[in-house]
Amino acid sequence: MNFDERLRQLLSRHETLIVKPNEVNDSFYNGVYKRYRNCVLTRDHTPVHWRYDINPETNPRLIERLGVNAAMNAGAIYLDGKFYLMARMEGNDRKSFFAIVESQTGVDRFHFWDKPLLVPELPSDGTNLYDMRLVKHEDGWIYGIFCVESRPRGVVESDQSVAEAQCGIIRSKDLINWERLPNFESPSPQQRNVVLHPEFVDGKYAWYTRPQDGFIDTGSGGGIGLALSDSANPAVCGQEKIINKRIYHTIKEVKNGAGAAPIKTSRGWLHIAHGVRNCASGLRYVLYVFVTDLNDISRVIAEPGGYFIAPLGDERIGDVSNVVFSNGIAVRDEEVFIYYASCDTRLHVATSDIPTLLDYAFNNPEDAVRSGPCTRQRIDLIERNLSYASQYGFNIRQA
Ligand code: M1P
Repeated sequence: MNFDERLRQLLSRHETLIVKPNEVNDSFYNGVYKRYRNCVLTRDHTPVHWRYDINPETNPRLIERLGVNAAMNAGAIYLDGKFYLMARMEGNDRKSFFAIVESQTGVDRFHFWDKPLLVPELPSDGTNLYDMRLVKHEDGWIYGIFCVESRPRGVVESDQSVAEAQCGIIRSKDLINWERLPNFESPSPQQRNVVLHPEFVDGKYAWYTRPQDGFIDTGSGGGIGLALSDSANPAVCGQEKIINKRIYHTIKEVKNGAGAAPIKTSRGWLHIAHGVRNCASGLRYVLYVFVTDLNDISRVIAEPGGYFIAPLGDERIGDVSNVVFSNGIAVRDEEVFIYYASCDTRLHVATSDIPTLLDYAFNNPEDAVRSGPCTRQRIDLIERNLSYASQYGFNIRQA
């Protein structure tokens, strides 16, 4: 195949992928959300001209010059009839960059804006920027909250893995022009998974935080925190109150973190967060749900036990296996589009609606903490079902 033929093939394969319709994967059912057959974004969705030099003079072998390794953890927003994601694209060089994609449907045919977003730099900026949360705040701005990772000063040369996470902030009115604000400041030495609450609380900006002592280990950081700041520019917050703790022998034993900004519902603020446990095959990341009080956003009023979304089938394998992670949710009327990445590799969507998510949040049982009470929950369910089945003539197989 000559240069032109190969290039045409790359372009046409890419086009076929980008316009491919998605459909519900009906081999999965749990009554709460739908999964889809195809990913909404993978590295192969990256435009060809973002990866290849397509000029035969400078690239006669049509070599991929700037490969893309992954398309994952995306911030999301539904605005004026369209779904926008700000995806974390990871180059083969391991540096992440942000790309905006848009779709009419929210589940397929996401197409890339012209170029990646060049985040305005601070004088001494991080090595890696990732995991954007897009939040439309009642102050009129759309905020982008992301992680800024750097190598701390003074670390010995022989250790090239020590890192520090802080929270960066940009804001825009149109998703096109972005203003960089000073990094978020909190009493915690490091921060990741910071999310802005969409409304003022007592006239202040409210931030979900994740205080952590180290880059990976949260250490004394007990879970998802809440802190207030007088301004977003600069955002300097006071004491963080832990509102959703890590708990022994649960899906959030090692750490947890806020996902997208919570969704306001008639019964409370609905959060979809991530929880992490450790096991012989490493850290396992899943998503879970909790709801906080409309009048006191630090008070959790519902939290079903266990996970909401866990990696399933092929989702379990990737660069960082056994991980699902979400930092983007889009809401269109009552419909909820949950964008979740698997294994820091590719991006999926799950869809649900607010009444169903509230039913799940308030009516699925809480974690009963110990095996005995958890077994009791299940026996109660079985007994109620046997009684219902015999009353209404459903044949349930029993030993
Ligand atoms: O690799 C899994 C996830 O790890 C981090 O999440 P956390 O801060 O809770 O450990 C993030 O870096 C995230 O990007 C990544 O998906």
